[in-house]
Formats: sequence, C-alpha cells, structure tokens
Amino acid sequence: MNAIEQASAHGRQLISAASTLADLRAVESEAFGKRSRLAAMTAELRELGPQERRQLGQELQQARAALEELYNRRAEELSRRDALRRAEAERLDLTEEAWRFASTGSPLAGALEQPVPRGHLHLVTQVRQELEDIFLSMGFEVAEGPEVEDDWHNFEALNMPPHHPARGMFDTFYLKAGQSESVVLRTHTSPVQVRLMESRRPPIYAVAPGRCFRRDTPDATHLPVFHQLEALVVDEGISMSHLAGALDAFTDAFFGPGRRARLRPSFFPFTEPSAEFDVTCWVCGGEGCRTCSGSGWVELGGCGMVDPAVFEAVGVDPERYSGFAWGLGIDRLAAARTSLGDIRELLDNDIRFLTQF
Ligand code: FA5
Repeated sequence: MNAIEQASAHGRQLISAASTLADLRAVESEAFGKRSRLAAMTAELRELGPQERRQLGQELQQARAALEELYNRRAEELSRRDALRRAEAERLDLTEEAWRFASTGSPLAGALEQPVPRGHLHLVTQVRQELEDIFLSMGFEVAEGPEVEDDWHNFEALNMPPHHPARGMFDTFYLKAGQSESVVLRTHTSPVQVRLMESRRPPIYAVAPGRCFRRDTPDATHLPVFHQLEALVVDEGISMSHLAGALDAFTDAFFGPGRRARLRPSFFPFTEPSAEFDVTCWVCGGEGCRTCSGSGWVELGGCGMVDPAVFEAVGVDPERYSGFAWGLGIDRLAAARTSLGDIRELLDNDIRFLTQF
C-alpha cells in the first residue's frame, strides 16, 4: 500500500509540474501509463497469491483511475491556457500609442509604410457617372427604376400587348413569380419612362441609367447583362428636331468634336417615328471591321418621338403634350470612348485591363 501511495504521489507530481499541454503529454506514460511505477507493480501481481492479487489489483486500478482523472482535468486547464496565450499573441494593438511605436522603432514600421493599393470605379461606372453629369448640366434630372419589372411597365404600357410580335426584339429572362411570364428582368430602361409619366405630370426632362438583361449571346458588342441610359422629355411643343439637337449636344460633350453620328430610320412600338443612333466605328474609323460587322458604324441606341398610345396608357394628354425618348447602351459608349474592340473585356476582371482606366 505504501508503494502504491508513493507511485501515485510521483504521478501527481509529474502531472501538476507540466506547464503546457505538450509537457503534460510527455509525462503521461511515466505518470500512469506503460512506463509508470504503477504499471511495473501491476506486472508483479503475477507473483502473488489469488487473494492478495485481487486486493492489490483493485487498489492499483483505483490509483490509476485517480491519476487519469487528474491528468484529464489538467489537460483541459492547460488547453484553455494555451488558447488564451495564442489569442494574446495574435491580438493587434491598434491604439494610437502602438501605431506610433510601430512606425518609429519596430521592424513593423516598414510594412506599415507600404502604400495600400487603391482600387477605383469600374470603367462602366465612370462612364455612367459622366453621363449623369453631362445631362444634369443640360438641365435633366436623374431617375431610376427597378431591375425586376412587371409585364405592364416593361412591355404593355410601351404599346406591346401580350403576343405583340415586337416583344421578340427582346429576348427576355422571366422570373418564377406571380402569373406565368408576368415578372421579368427588365430588358431595357424604357419602363422607367412609364414609371416617370405615371408618377407625375409634364414637363419631364429626365435620364435614367441602369442595368438591363437579355438572353443575348455574348459577342463583341453584346452582353447578357448590360447598361442603358434612358432619356425622356415630355413637354408642350417638343419635336424631332429637339431630339436631334439633344443627341448632337450629347455627342459633342461626350466624345468631343471629330466623331460622326447619324440617325437611321428604325422601328420601336413605343416611338413614332423611330430611329437608331449610330457613331462611326471607333476601331476602324469607318472602313469596316469585326467590331462594326463591316459597316463602319456602330449602333449606340434607339430613339424616337413618344408614341401617343404610350401617353394614353399612362394618362398624359397626347393633344397637349409631345415628347422624345432614347435608350443608349452605356457599355458601348464606354467601348467607343476607349476604342475597345470587344465589350466582353469589360467583364473579364483582368486587372491589367481595368487599371488602364
Ligand atoms: C431599346 O432597348 C429601346 N428601349 C431603346 C429606345 C428607348 C428606343 C426609347 C426608343 C425610345 P435596343 O434594343 O436597340 O432598344 O437597345 C438600345 C441600345 O442598348 C443598343 O443600341 C445597344 O447600345 C444597347 N444594347 C442592347 N442590347 C445590348 C446587349 N445585349 N449588350 C450590350 N448593349 C446592348
């Protein structure tokens, strides 16, 4: 019994002397494992008679169990202490005092002085903001509308009732919401025209930039997610010459002199007459290339005089008011300004490309 008590005391002493988890693990075997005095005594039990063997065997087992319990408790305590020590070592002291110290004396000083690389707005965002500035300076207000639209605003109020063939011009993403095909990702910014006219009386002089979505196959001039800048002017006595004049003023402000633009007759259900607005190709200068499909011109937007059917849908008196509208492609404007041959590059996220702008 005395020997068992001594072996236990030795084990307890080893366990409590360990000051880290690693130290503790290192003494486990000697404290109560294979290399312990208790293990040696258990081996010697063989030499005793059955009565003594049973009794001492039990004592040895209890002593071992007590040491094991002590070991586990100590392990828990040390692991908590280790975690605290690690957290303390990894703590960042961001007080002004610590900062001053670091930026003077310590090896950290160099690292802190490295300039943090600054990002900047994406080219499309820069162009969008510039367009807003141009039109604000021309007396327009900037409006916006939702990207998830209902059928009324995206199509019907724009003189495209259900099954109207012109809906085919817009390869639409439908959302699973409400009645079948009643909620769409807007295919253009023209629904903002409808919202503007529904919410107030003329005069209206507004532009509305925003994201649009179409199931278009990406190519040099098309993206499935792109941006348009809608314009809407509704007032008494507005004519096509106001539309042409506003586009001219915009072309000069955005491109500077030297870029040729033209209006080409076209069709949209919500404008009459309608036109397309083209500029000379920025890649070939008008000679014909892949970007302009050989024509020398690239289409930047559609425009026209607001169709009286649209005025009627939103409750504006077509006898009293007239108006013009357009939708320009912002991504194409960005490409035109930077002579970009392929607008897919805008989405490649190649830092070498993006840092040029
Ligand atoms: C429209 O979207 C009409 N809502 C424009 C409009 C507004 C006409 C108001 C009359 C009055 P269109 O589908 O042509 O029209 O698109 C207009 C412009 O958006 C295009 O000229 C082009 O610059 C840009 N655009 C259209 N689809 C894409 C696309 N997939 N990727 C990039 N730009 C596009």
